[in-house]
Amino acid sequence: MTEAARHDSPALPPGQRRAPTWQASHYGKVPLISADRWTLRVGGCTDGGGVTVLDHAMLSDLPRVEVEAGLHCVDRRSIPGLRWGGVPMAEIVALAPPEPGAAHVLLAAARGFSSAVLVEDLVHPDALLATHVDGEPLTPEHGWPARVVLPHLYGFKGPKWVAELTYHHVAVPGYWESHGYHPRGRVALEERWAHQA
Ligand SMILES: Nc1nc2c(c(=O)[nH]1)N[C@H]1C(S)=C(S)[C@@H](COP(=O)(O)O)O[C@H]1N2
Ligand SMILES: [Mo]
Repeated sequence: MTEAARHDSPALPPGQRRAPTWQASHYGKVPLISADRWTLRVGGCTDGGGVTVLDHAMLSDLPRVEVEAGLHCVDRRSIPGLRWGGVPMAEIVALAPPEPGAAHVLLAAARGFSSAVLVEDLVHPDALLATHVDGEPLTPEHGWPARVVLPHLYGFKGPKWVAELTYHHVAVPGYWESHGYHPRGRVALEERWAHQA
């Protein structure tokens, strides 16, 4: 989407303002990971107890979709109208499902960073394991080879350089959840802070 078109895009979610540019934001150094070295390990309380390891070749065999959605940081900066491309997270969950009652997930990135989400939010129709944005492969600073994009949740719920998905029966706080941020993080409800939960 062009800059001009972004300015015409619909209203931002409550309490958000448009960021002047899309500046990558994360802590730590940007890991440089080639697609052929990337894997996503799905484990924890899986149905049957096994571990599934996905690689980029397996990803390319799964159905791909594009989802137009903004990126909303809990610090109030929003980048509206991004066109994400990737595999629906629901496909990944279907490939390696949780055991009954394991409703919580910890998503972890290569070299630190993690986020806590619900399985329910991972199988949301807009939730992606994204490899592309605006028709181009993600740049390393924006998460190549793969990042989790959960457009209805604040940005901190979606790790860039995602490496692990672990199912749990109870909520396990990730990085921002253990620093006072909301366990669920729905943008439309302005679930920003832990004390709101
Ligand atoms: N691995 C990793 N993923 C991360 C983060 C991080 O620090 N490390 N920050 C999150 C936060 S708070 C936001 S708002 C978005 C920012 O994505 P961007 O840098 O592509 O704009 O990435 C999320 N994913
Ligand atoms: Mo953020």
